[in-house]
Amino acid sequence: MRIALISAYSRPFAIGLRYVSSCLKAAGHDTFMVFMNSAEVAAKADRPSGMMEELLARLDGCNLVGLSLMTNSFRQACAMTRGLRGAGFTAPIIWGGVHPTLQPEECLDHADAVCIGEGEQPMLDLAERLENGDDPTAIPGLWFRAGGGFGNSRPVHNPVGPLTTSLDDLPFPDYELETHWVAEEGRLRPADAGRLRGALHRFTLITSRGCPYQCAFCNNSALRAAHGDPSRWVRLRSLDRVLEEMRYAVDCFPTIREFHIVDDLFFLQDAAAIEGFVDRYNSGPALPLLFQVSPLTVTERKVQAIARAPLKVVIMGIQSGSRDTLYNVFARPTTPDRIAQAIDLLAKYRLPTEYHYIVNNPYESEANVVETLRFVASHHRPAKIIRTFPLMFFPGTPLSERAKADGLIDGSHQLAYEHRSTHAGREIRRDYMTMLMRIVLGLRNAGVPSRVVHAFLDIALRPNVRRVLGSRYVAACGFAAYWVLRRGIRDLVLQPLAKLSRHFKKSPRPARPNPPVKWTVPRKTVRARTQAAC
Ligand code: B12
Ligand code: SF4
Repeated sequence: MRIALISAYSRPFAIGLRYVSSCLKAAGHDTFMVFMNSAEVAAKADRPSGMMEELLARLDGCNLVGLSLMTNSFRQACAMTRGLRGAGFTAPIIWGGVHPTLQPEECLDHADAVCIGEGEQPMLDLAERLENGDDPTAIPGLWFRAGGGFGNSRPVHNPVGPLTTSLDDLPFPDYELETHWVAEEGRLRPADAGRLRGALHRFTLITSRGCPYQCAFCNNSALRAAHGDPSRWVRLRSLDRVLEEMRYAVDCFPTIREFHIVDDLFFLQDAAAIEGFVDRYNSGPALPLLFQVSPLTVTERKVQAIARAPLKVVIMGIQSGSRDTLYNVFARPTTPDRIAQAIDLLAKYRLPTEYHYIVNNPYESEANVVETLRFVASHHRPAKIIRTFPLMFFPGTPLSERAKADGLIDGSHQLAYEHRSTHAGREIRRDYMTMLMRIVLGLRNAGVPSRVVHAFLDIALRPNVRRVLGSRYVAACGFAAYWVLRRGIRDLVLQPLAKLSRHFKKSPRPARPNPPVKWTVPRKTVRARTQAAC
């Protein structure tokens, strides 16, 4: 069966959709992928353009279209679906990804079907049943709109299907470039390293699915609930299989310069597995690594082991330094002391770190914000990068439900639909406390001693000082000066220095086959469900 898979994300990574694609290919289906290369291109898909004409020509003969989205690409997915229907495209369109999993009703207003949760098995079943002319509407995990092209005259809401248990049995995500296209302004172009916006420079891969914690602001808690089987929610790939994927990737794509392990928490892998991984990684791909950890999973043995690998950056979500906020607002089972220990360990082994804090939290009392400021003053160690994120109420999360019940947000919190990237400067409320947070983080990052920063806070928190500095005019000027200074230092000092050091530094890449190997998804000759790779 011919199936098109479209990524509505603004950046062409879409690991989940790539997994769906390789499972379909492994089962013998003729699948191709289309990646939007920016939010703007996708948002204009309901208007006539050269890109849409070329896409429609390529969709000719397709029996099914799958579209992948998260909340901030919902509007783009709507535009894309409208654009296809407006141009007379009639084959069924199914949506999947984080947003359809958490907001299926909203998505079913636009798509013919939505996939709740993992998509490999439901898509295999759907393709097989459509191909055999069987009724597709009883497939676990799929919801169908009435009259949506699947033969059902009433809406069908099937319960979610079982989770993929053995991640090692899945084929690698699909990077067969000759079956991939990138939608640019005005054109649909063959995918290559240049058009994939860094996806083949910083190669993303995932070593686990699920997270054992249930932080109230995090989509993971909502996804876990949507999957219905919490006992099996966290699954790990073996790091041998991960290494196999890494080696294959560097053999296929000479452009790869670093690996980004995008797991929620890479340190869910146990210490012995990480030690073994580092030994083999250092004699294998040995490219700089980026990954995320939580203070809860940081242990000395893991940090010591990973410190032996080439590291680009280790990202840790701190979120707050207030015990009350951590426990009673974020439902995050960690204490400021535990976080401080994790910071100390990462510093002890000199890991390059990036720390994240959540600001603009309407549930956080000012006393709690001050606690976080004091925590930063006492414990923050210079990080490569520090980021502050405004609290975002993503649909379906426990905190979003609470905020809805409390009347803080309306039914659909529009900011979550607009939120584009980690650089959410536009969304950050410029209040006095947020400004102080940036200053205090900046001071500590620049190595200003803890007691000096505490003394600065003593003054800045005095009511009369606050009245002057916190006035709208001074705060706005303070923020403007901060951004100008930050940009200036970045563009005029840091970037030229980085360029210079790149110029002198030899690439750490080992020699590799020339010409490169071609990425292929192994095809099975038999299409039956039980014999497919998934
Ligand atoms: C990797 C990742 C990224 C990468 C790549 C994103 C991409 N476009 O591919 C980067 C770093 C770029 C990124 C950025 C952002 N991300 Co992000 N990211 C993730 C992360 C950690 C893993 C996603 C992943 O690959 N999962 C593994 C795969 C196997 O699962 P999956 O994607 O869900 O796919 C499965 C199913 O959903 C389904 N499926 C998916 N598509 C389809 C399509 C069809 C047709 C079908 C049938 C099924 C199907 O089948 C797949 C396989 O089983 C998740 C956290 C998480 N645990 O999901 C957050 C997550 C998706 N990101 C999130 C957010 C908010 C963002 C940002 C907006 C904010 C930010 N942090 O800056 C930006 C926006 C980027 C952009 N402009 O597109 C939220 C999304 C919340 C929401 N409600 O939308 C998540 C859930 C994080 C969280 N816990 O809050 N992200
Ligand atoms: S530890 Fe991280 S990924 Fe896990 S629920 Fe909390 S915020 Fe989400």
